[in-house]
Amino acid sequence: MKKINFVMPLLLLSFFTLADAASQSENRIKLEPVATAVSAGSVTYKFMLLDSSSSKMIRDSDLVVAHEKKLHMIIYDSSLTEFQHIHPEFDGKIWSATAQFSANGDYWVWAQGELNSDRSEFSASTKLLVSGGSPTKPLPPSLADARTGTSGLSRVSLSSGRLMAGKMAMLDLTMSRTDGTKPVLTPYMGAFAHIIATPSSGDSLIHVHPVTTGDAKGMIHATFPKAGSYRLWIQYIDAGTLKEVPLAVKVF
Ligand SMILES: [Cu+2]
Repeated sequence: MKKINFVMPLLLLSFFTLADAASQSENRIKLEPVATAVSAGSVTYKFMLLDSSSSKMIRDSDLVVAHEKKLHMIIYDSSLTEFQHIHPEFDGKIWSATAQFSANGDYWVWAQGELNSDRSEFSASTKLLVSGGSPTKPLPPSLADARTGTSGLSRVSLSSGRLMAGKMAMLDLTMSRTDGTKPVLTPYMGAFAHIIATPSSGDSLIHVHPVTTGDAKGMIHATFPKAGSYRLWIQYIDAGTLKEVPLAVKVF
């Protein structure tokens, strides 16, 4: 009798540990900023990355190069109007990157990388409070559906398929120019384009790369986790210039 009483809880315990493993690994790497509030302007943002499973700090030697860099940092404000994709450097003690913060309020800061040890990818986030800048924009952001957007003469369009929460969506991405000339596309950070998406709450991040389907076209595979409006930023290079086009889609 005693033996059975011991075995049963152990079996249950290991079963639940396995089931939870996937969700826990998403939060394994923590972004620990030196400061959680800054004055508006150009800021050298300093932080550490902590592996909470081993309590070890992540150094540059712990990461593999992915899309030409060891660490990618995505920053946007809560109104989802400002966007930066930068690349922090490790100086032997701390990670840092220079970023611009112009509006008051909370900014989302994400660090994305891939661990050398087990090749797992991570996205770690934190918030940064900015003051002394331009007035806070109304929240939550109103994201009107915009599947076409421009930056200078460069234009990006997404196909019109209906997007369903939790279901893999396939969207065509088409690059063109508003003056009818052909875009001259070259890879940006090892990809035809980078698509970064976040829901209006800003609290999750999708970062995908389209598969080139030829002649200024690509296909995006993405799963939007919940219903609602999402901001998308499309980054790509046309005629040697980095373009950054904000779009918005509704997910049902
Ligand atoms: Cu990317």
